Amino acid sequence: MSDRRVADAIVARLMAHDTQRVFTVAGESYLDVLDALYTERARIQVVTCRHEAAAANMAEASAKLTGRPGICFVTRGPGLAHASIGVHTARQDASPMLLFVGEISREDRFRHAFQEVDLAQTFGDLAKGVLRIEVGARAGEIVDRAFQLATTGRPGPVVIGLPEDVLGEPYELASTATGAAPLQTVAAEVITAIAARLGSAARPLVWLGGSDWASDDVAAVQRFAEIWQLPVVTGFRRKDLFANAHSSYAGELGFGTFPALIERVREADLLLVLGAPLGDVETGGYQWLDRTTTSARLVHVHRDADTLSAVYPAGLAVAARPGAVAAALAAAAPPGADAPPWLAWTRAARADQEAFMAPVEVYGAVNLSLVFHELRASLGPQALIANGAGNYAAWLHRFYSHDAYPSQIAPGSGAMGYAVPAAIAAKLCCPDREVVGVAGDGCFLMAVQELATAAQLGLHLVYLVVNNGSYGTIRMHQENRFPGRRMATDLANPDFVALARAFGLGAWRVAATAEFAPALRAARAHPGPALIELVTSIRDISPGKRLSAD
Ligand SMILES: Cc1ncc(C[n+]2csc(CCOP(=O)(O)OP(=O)(O)O)c2C)c(N)n1
Ligand SMILES: [Mg+2]
Repeated sequence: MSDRRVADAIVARLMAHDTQRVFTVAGESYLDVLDALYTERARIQVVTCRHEAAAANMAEASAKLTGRPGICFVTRGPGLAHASIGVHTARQDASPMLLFVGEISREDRFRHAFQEVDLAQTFGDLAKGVLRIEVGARAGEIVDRAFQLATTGRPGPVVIGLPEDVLGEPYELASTATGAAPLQTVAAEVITAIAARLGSAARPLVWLGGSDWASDDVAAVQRFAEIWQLPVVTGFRRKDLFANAHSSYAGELGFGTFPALIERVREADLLLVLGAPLGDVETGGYQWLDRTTTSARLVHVHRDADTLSAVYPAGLAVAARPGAVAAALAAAAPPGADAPPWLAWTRAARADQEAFMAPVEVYGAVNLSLVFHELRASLGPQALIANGAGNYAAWLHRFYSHDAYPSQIAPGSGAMGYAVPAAIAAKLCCPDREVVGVAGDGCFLMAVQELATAAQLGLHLVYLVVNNGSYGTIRMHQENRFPGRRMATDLANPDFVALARAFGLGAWRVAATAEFAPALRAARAHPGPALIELVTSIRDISPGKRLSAD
């Protein structure tokens, strides 16, 4: 069947690229696309959101889970301005994503027309690329190009402008074929060279990160680490790249990394970095590595050649899929029969990490270290955990053990307001997995309207809201730099339980640690979305620090 309009061609191309669902806030600028989606409603799910920030976050989160571009449709001006936070996260986290924006008609351009925005200027820095369907006949080509740009090299967000007047033009669909994914092979000499460097190391460290991972790759890394008995660390908010309970797991590099691990990064004589971009947060603000000395000890593997040696010169830089390299290394022979020379180093790293995950004492009645241990024990390894930004997440990341991939959906960009939409995307992408979204009181209220989306879709998921009555993270920084002079961080909150119930959720309040397990049981048994408010003390400002006053 040939398509009728450009809008139909766009939707046909989405289907050719195996798109299961799109996230939207409707706009009059792209009515033809909505109409084309109506035609295909049995094949593409259209998720109606309440805010474009959430729609874009959902698209980004679904990319994190599926490895395929998340798709979002928004209107021009206000719609794209709202959606920009999801584009930012996709750029920072190297998540493939397509943001389609309904635009003004071509004939009105440069008149400062109603809601007119120049996409290329606006998204020049935020997006990986900005395209526009300027000529209707090229709609299919432009959508294909957007998919290609979003998924190759360092993946990222691509914005596609859809001038309103082009969408209704007639379109003859020529082909439904898509290009093959680029073939990427790892030469045997490269594996030999990496193995040789590993073989002559005394204190090697495997460092995982980035977005370029499938389940098979994660399994290959685990095999490799087991055979070589290496310590493995994961980058910021990528804890699920390696089973946290495994005897090789040595911790997360990011905010709140414990000092012994930072020391270990400094002392390692071989850093085998697989997929991590060696960005700001995972290098401690570029402090944990010294760029003048990395070349002697850095082996950097990343699919995108541009990323290699970008900040830290690598002695061996390999442009390849990290999972393919790990699989090949798992098949290569480690030095020594069963005990490599670094075995004591690996065991010491593991012992430090185990000590770090042990519960801590708190001031308040709800101990988040015990809550997140309980959460993991109750859910088992397969649950999907989403969170946003805030100190509550430091508790989650430290005390929740990720032992399956994927199981963590979190913004490396540090965006608040992520957990609520990301949990919705997770449940839609993986309906058979349990999903828990964890948010602080501040973070949660940036996306609270999406409880309506969860309720409308009847999703079975649980939200945990950590209520400390504060933008706690910023309060912590204030107490460090300007003690006793807190400003703009106290929060007067609504009744979260009543609020959740108003949206149609089941809701429970937990004011003491022992109340959490029964509340979690009740929330998980609830047929629709549910919420648990955890009332914590602001004095328990972070897992490692107590404030002396409220
Ligand atoms: C969208 C956005 N706005 C502002 C910030 C700066 N910021 C980082 S954490 C934080 C406070 C988070 O508060 P809450 O969710 O209550 O978590 P808490 O730190 O109290 O545990 C703020 C304002 C941010 N990271 N993202
Ligand atoms: Mg808070």
